[in-house]
Amino acid sequence: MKNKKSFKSGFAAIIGMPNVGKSTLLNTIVGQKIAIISDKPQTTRNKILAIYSTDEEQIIFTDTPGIHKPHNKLGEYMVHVANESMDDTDVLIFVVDASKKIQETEREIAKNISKTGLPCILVLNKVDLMKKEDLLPIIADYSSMHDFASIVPVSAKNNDGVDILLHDIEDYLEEGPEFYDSDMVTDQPEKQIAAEIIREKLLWLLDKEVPHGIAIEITKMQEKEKITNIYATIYCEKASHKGIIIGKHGEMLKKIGTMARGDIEKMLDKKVYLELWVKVKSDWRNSDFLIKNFGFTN
Ligand code: GDP
Ligand code: MG
Ligand code: K
Repeated sequence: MKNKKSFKSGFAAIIGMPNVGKSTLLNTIVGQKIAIISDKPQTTRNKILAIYSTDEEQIIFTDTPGIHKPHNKLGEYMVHVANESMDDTDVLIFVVDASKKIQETEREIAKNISKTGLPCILVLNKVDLMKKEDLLPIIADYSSMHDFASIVPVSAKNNDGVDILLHDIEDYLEEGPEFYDSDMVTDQPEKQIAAEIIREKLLWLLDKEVPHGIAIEITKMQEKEKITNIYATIYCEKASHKGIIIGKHGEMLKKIGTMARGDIEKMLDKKVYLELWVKVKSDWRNSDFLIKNFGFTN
């Protein structure tokens, strides 16, 4: 962990209704790289969506679960969110689709932001779909609902105005630590952690019988609504190792799968179907493709 005096960091909580472009915006900011958070806390209240890291600063973008849903008592909910979910939040980022009519839920959110006591930057996204002059009435409308820290028109898709947004967020960062090692920021965090978990179970259950000559490739990861299907291949170097990994009547492989699945479910906070295959590939250590896939080159 760096602790340079000049280093600044902070938490930015993203709010906004579905389809306004929150994910696109985060992808644009962090360049498709999101954070590996392997030891996920019990609660998902501060779910980390993305981490933007440079040599001088780190912005941790968090999710505010449920805020986008229509809410009867939104005002109360915002207070609740401020108290419970946003202990660490330095700034709110409220993202809206400026090319569309302002939604009732968005009005409600805007009117209730002051209850959180947090500064809030309003992001008017998708400006590429509209004329500049049409922005002014929207800015006026939102300004009448809440005194926003700033209002930033952007096109997340075209990476337009995003630098201004980052600059505005910087005002709310504080001198502080790098909360997450920038090495933890990857483009395939879930795949890599899943592979790590499977490897860990293998090493643990097989002890020294199949020493180090194994590698895991996640061949497919399908996110369904209620379940994530994961297909993984365990590569080993010898046919005899394959036998040990599979075990009598497949019992060892079953055990590995059950234990790994449990941990992956905790990590993803979702039901998991895990299918494991074992293959002998004696020269996998020399294979660029596999090594890249296994994340050894991170
Ligand atoms: P989320 O539900 O808020 O995370 O929204 P997404 O990031 O998934 O985006 C929803 C849709 O809006 C996708 O089809 C995006 O490609 C599109 N979108 C996001 N940002 C922009 C933008 O700046 N301009 C345009 N034209 N489309 C965008
Ligand atoms: Mg999204
Ligand atoms: K937070």
